Amino acid sequence: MTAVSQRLLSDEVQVTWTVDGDELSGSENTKRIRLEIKKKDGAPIDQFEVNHEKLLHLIVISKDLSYFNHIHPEYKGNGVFEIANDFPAGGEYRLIADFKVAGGDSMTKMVWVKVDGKSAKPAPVMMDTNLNKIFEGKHVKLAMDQPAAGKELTLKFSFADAATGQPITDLQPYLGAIGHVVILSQDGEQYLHVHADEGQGTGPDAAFETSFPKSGTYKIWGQFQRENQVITVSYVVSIPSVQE
Ligand SMILES: [Cu+2]
Repeated sequence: MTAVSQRLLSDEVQVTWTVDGDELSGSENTKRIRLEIKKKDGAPIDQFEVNHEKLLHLIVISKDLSYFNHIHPEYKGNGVFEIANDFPAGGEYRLIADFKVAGGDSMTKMVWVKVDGKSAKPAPVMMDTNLNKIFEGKHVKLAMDQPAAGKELTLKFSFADAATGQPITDLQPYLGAIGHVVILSQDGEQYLHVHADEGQGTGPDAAFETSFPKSGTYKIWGQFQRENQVITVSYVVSIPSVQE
């Protein structure tokens, strides 16, 4: 007889999220984010697999999409992860965790949290009409095929020095890939998994594959590394329901 291995599915796993004051730091907006990961039936989960060099990736995005952070909480054992985060203001935030339970699927769990403290005035989400933008002295151009909801798309980022126009060819791997891309819909409901194409070099181009499930406005954040510094780039795009 062969034992049938029970693969743990995402909907059998639940996360209890806590965001509270961090007494150790003096800053009012520094909060402790705590995730407790368990099976839905209450059974503990204690084994996680390293994925992109970390056990768990946590994305923090403000409701107006203006604030983005990608952090790696510390594993405390018994399915508990913790990290302090310095929020820019009080208000609503989307927290998104990506992790892989040992012997289970890769999963994404999301929650809205209300962070105590004085809220900031929401910044309008502005569509980028030009996808060639400057970030930290670099021209970073985002090119994508004619977008449409449900269509498989390649997102290609191209890097050039803003001062000289020279292509940048010394990107470093970041968390085991040429870069990492995160996409969230304006309403915060659609979080897209994006995969870097395998075997890419060190620039000037970095390609990723994704598909937007519905038409609408999305913000795309890309993170890359050069000279041991992480560069975060972002674009707001509109995805039509059918190819225009
Ligand atoms: Cu990460």
